[in-house]
Amino acid sequence: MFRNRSSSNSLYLSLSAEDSPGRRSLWRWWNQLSRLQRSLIYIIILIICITIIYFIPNTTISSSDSFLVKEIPNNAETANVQLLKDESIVESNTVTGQLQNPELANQLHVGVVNPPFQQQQIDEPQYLQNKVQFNGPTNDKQQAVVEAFQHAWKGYKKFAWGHDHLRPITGGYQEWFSLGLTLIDGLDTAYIMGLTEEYKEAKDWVATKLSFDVNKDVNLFEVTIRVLGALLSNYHLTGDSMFLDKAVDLGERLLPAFETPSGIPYSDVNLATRRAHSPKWSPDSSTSEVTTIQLEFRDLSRVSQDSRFEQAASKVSQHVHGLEKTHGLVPIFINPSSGQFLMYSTITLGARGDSYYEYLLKQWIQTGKTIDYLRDDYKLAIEGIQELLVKKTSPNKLVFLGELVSSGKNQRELKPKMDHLTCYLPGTLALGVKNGMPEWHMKLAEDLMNTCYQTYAIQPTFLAPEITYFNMQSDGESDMYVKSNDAHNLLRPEYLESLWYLYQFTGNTTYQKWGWQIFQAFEKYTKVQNGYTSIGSVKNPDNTRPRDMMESFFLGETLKYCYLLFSDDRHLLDLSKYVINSEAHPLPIRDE
Ligand code: DMJ
Repeated sequence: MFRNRSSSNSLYLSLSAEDSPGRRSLWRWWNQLSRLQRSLIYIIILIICITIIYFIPNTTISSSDSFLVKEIPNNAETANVQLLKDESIVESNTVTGQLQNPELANQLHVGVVNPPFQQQQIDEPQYLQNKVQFNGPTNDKQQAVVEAFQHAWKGYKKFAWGHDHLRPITGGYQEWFSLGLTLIDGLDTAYIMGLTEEYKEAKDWVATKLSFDVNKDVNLFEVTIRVLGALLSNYHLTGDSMFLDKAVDLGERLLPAFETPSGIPYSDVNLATRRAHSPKWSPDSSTSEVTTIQLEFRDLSRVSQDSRFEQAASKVSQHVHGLEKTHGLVPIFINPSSGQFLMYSTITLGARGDSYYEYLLKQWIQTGKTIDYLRDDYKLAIEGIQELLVKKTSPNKLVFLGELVSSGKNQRELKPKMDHLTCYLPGTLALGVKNGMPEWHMKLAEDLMNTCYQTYAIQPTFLAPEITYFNMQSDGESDMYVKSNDAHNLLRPEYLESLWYLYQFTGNTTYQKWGWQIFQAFEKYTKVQNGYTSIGSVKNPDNTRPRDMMESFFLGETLKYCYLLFSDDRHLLDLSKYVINSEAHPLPIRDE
């Protein structure tokens, strides 16, 4: 019997043929061992494991797979990390984490820590070689933006982690699509700011918790620009294939939206059942929505090698290209069954029209300027804007863009009203000029920059309202006015976006100063204990009527553009390599 044997003998005997599991069950054999015998077996197994781990070469090193984290001293004090893409400055003791993308790690040769690092040739696809290195904030203003991001992130993490939007006053959350919107939208901002801790925790959530099996209707456009765009940009920034897998899964679930008689997609799709339909309130889709998904779907096809995504989205652009327009300008509604615009619906550079024009230019740039009709439609549209929408205020002759709204007699008339959304246009115009569009576009851009600035500056909060009306009557006293119902501010990014483009291309530091004034106004009037909140009125600094809502684009766009705008390096995000989607997620430019 085992119990009567000495420990060393019994161990030997227990492994002998006589007592082998072949003659009795392993379990019974194990139970008959004394506690000492079992302990000895445990120790032997442990020693074997340690020996194996020690002698197997270490080939599994990567943190976020393509970016390596190195602690460095930093003038800005709190930003003490540097994201490194350059192997030559990687030190062996700075590399941590687990391999999640072996292929990429191989390409980057980041695995060899001991013996000492040797520089090796990187053999990776061209677009992955273009990765940007971000070193964290380099001045006080950038540092202030990073602190704003961290403040918002902390509140989101505490009260809304994994949910769509933070309610920063009551300490709760709001669910829209149930996709963790704020976390996903803010992810590449954290990366660009060099916030490795925030980045890692959010990336882990995406890897382990994000599921698209949500039995809920989502808006095709919103999910495309916010979620698909973010997944793709994070894939390009880090090379982590987890992001690509998620993007493909999402893309597959969105595709049914395009199954319509005309190919113009429905606005809504259920990600779980994959059934798509028009919005409940109308049979039509919004023109800007169906034409602001192409950058993302094309990029998805490029990286997944699955052409279905680009085909479906490009077909929409081609179809809209073939429709009759008003001097290149489009009505804001289009019908998925007939494929026709809703006759005499509004023409605007604001809500439901805005990003149609943005994506004409950006698609052309994304494809290496190879698709002529996109360039031609864009040029014609800007001429149409100049011809039909550009107006001047009285008394100060501020340039603004009006809207053409139905007058009820199969005609349209001009309404001197501009959404804050329209303030993205100067940035797009400047991007166009940089890419060869006519020089006079820049003059229009600068004029609109000034007017948009005034929409902020004339308010006692120094924050712009959602909608501004303009005075065109010669006897009026003030150039602009705001109706009570339009006086809210949702923490929107459009003007800061344009400031960044204009500063990037001109180097004029006035744009930075304007951006700083606006950032400070956000700090003063929208910062609350657990984040930043939309407000109901920009007109009354004593009663801003906080709305208890922080939209995902505040982290995805607003703070990202602030951070880029205040950078000492004007080209921190290189616009000769990246095109920025409508939600501020960078995607690579590639020739077809
Ligand atoms: C964002 O979701 C995008 O910028 C979109 O194109 C327009 N609206 C919001 C921000 O205001």
